[in-house]
Amino acid sequence: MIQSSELILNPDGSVYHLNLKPENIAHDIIFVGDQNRVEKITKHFDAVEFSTQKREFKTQTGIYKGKRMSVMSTGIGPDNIDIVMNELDALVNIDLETRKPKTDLTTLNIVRIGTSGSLQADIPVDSFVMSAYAIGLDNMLRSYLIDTISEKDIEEAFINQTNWDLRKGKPYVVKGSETLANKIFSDKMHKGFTGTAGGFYGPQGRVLRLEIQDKELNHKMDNFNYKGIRMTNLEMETAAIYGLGKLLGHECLSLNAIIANRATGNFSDDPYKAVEELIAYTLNKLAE
Ligand code: R1P
Repeated sequence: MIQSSELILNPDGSVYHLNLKPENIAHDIIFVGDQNRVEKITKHFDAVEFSTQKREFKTQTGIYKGKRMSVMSTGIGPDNIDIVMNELDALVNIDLETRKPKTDLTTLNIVRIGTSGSLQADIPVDSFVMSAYAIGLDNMLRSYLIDTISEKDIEEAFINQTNWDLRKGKPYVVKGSETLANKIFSDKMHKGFTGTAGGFYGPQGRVLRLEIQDKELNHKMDNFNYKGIRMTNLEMETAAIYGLGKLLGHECLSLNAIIANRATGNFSDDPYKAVEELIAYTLNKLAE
């Protein structure tokens, strides 16, 4: 039995941060970072049956073209993903009454619709990237046993090619869901290798007033190449979603609208339009 200090439930029986009960979520779930993006998706739904919000975690569940889906905001960063993935998994794979893991496990389909900065001049602003792989430059996932799910060859190549300082922690590489990629990928998007950083400024090589540990990091990431796999973009959630998804047995795929190009210094004239287009594209693919 899992103690109440370890799996915290609210007085109404919902999970602590997400404020959700098992019946509130669909098994097809869209993640967004920004809570204001949730309704930009559910405005396309035929009906919304459930809404809740606690802190940055807003969830709406409804029907799109006959398919039940939930849309949830994760807020920013891998630390939030630890909360979201563990609590979502508890909703389907732990009996919240007996507080025991179930033996018959449920697989969730999780698709992130995010925003991101491109590392390559030929992946311009307003284009889309589907992350075939992601590399976590944060350390969150290293609290779990990840040897069976991480792609060690790519990790080693990245550490060597970027001369990564291991005092910052050891990067981890995880693959996205091929099942979801087969359903969603088309020539409207780039297939990518996404870097997930544990911060927005220094951890992504941005310099405002503070000197950073490796000034050449972004340049080294642009040039990274492992058997034709090059790094495409930087954001703050994908590797954490892929890692916890793999460990917990869920299918996860991350799609990003490129709103900044770090190689050329450009920022999208209309980032909301790119996100709207990615939303419409993804909803239609999921409903097919
Ligand atoms: C930073 O501005 C945030 O934007 C990106 C990053 O991953 C980070 O969460 O994604 P979202 O727009 O999905 O939040």
